[in-house]
Amino acid sequence: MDRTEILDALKQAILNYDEDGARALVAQGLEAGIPPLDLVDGGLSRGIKAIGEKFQAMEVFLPELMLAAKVFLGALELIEPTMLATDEGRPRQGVAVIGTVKGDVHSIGKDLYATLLKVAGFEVHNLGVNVHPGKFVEKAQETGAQIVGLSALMTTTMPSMREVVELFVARGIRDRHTILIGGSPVTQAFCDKIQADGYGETAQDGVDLAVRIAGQRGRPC
Ligand code: B12
Repeated sequence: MDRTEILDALKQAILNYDEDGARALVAQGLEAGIPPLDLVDGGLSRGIKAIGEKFQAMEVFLPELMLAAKVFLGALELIEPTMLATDEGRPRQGVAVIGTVKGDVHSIGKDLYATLLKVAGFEVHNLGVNVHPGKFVEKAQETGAQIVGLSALMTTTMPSMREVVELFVARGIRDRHTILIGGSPVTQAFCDKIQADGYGETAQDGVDLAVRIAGQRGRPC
C-alpha cells in the first residue's frame, strides 16, 4: 500500500472499530517512513472526526463513540514512542501545565498536545481531564510553568476556560503565565473574548506558539 492508501485505510479502521487493523496499519506506516504525526492527522483524526459527525447525525451512539476512541488510543500507543524518540538532544524549552477543563472528559487531543510539547523539549505536567480551575493555578505556581494549556471539546465546557483565566487574574499572577487554549469548538475569536494569550487550531500549532513564547518570553497576542 502507498502512503495515501495507508492513511485512508487508517481512517476506515476507526470507522470499522477495528483496533487490530489500526495497529497493523500504524506499524506498516511507520515502517514505510510516514511521519508519526501524519498518521494521526491524515488517518486517525479523519476517522474520529467522521464518527463525531455520525454521532451528531444520530447514525451512531455513545458506545460506538467509545469504541472508536479505544481504537484511536490503541493506535496512538504505538505512534507515541516514535514521536518521543525524536526528543533526544533537543534543547529544554521550559515547563508546561496542561489539562482538559472542568466538566469535560475528552482526553485524546490534550494528550497528543502533551506528547508534542515533550517532543519539542518541554517538561509537561498533564493534569488529566475534568480539571478544576484551582488545580491549574496551583500547579502553574508550584512548577513555575511558562505555559498553561487548556483543552475543551464541547461548547458547554468552553466557559470553564474563561473561569481559569479569571482565576489567574484574581490571584494576581496573570502576567506570570501564558495561557494557550485549544480543542475542536475553540476559535481565535473566543480566545480574544476571554483574553487568553493564544489559540492553537492543531496541537502542532499550539506547540509552535509555545516554543515562540518560551524563546521570547513574550505574549503572542
Ligand atoms: C472521541 C469522542 C468522545 C470520547 C472521548 C474519549 C477520550 N478518551 O477522549 C467519549 C466517548 C468519552 C466522548 C464522550 C462524550 N462526548 Co464526545 N466526542 C468524541 C469525538 C468523536 C472525537 C474527539 C477527539 O478525540 N478527536 C481527536 C482529537 C485528536 O482531536 P481534538 O480533541 O479536537 O484535538 C485536536 C485539536 O483540537 C488540538 N487540541 C486539543 N486540545 C488542545 C489544547 C491546546 C492548548 C491546543 C493548543 C490544541 C489542542 O489538538 C488536537 C490535534 O491537533 C468528538 C467529535 C469531534 N469532532 O471533536 C465528540 C464530541 C466532542 N463529543 C460530544 C459529546 C456531546 C459527548 C458527550 C456529552 C456524549 C454523551 N451523550 O455522553 C460525552 C461527554 C462527556 C463529558 N462530560 O465530557 C460532542 C460535543 C458537542 C458540543 N456540545 O460541543 C462532539 C463534538 C460530537 C458531536 N459532533 O456531537 N466523546
